[in-house]
Amino acid sequence: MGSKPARGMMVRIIFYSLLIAAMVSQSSGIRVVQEKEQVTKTAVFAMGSFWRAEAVYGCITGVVRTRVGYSGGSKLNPDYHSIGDHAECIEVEYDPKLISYERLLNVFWANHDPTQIFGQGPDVGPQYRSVIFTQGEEEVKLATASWDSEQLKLGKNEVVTEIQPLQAFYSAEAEHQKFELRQNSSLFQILGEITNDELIASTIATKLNGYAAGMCTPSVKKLLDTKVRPFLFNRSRLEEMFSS
Ligand code: MHO
Repeated sequence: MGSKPARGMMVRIIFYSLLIAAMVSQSSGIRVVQEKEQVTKTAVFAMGSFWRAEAVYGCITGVVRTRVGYSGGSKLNPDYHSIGDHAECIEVEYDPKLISYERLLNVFWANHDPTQIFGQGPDVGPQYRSVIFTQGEEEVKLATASWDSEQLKLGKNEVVTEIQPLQAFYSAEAEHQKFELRQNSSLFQILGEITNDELIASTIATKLNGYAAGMCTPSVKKLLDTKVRPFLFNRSRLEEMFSS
């Protein structure tokens, strides 16, 4: 015959097991939610005109948003017309699950001339110098390795790219953010009413900025063509609306 204390114990065991099960399922539920959240990282480069650099990175799959600014110098609060000793920079926010820092470095090397001292093409001056701004030891290691292989590839031509730890990054003025997109009024209008902060934070604007500059690879361009076309070529829809 089960004694009362034994039955009480059973009830307590069942109660606590259910409680623990509920807590575990709840905590694993929280974990699932966290797994779905996008964890992004940032990387900063200087590679000539930041208008162009922003367009180059905007097209890359895995890049979530971009922002242009000034870094690498000592002047406090620089701006475009008073940049001091800073370089024009691009801050790339990316999803490390979709793209690696090494791949971002490849994009960096492939999209400017790292042997040009203090300039890029027609843009002359130290604000256009080539720099990899690192954050942490891992980035230093990867940047140095990629620098070495670039030098090996270029042979006699000396790579002048600097690798330095990122200090302050000063965001550039609004008119320089998503500059290429701003030049293309029909594409820009797709976004409707948008504040400068929203524009900087917008992944769509980031992609459209590269697209507007014609910087995307053929496959990315094709994908964006299909997304953008319904918003641009809507004359037949308009005619339909006017005729009713
Ligand atoms: N050559 C460029 C430089 C732009 S930049 C963001 C231009 O003036 O069109 O420094």
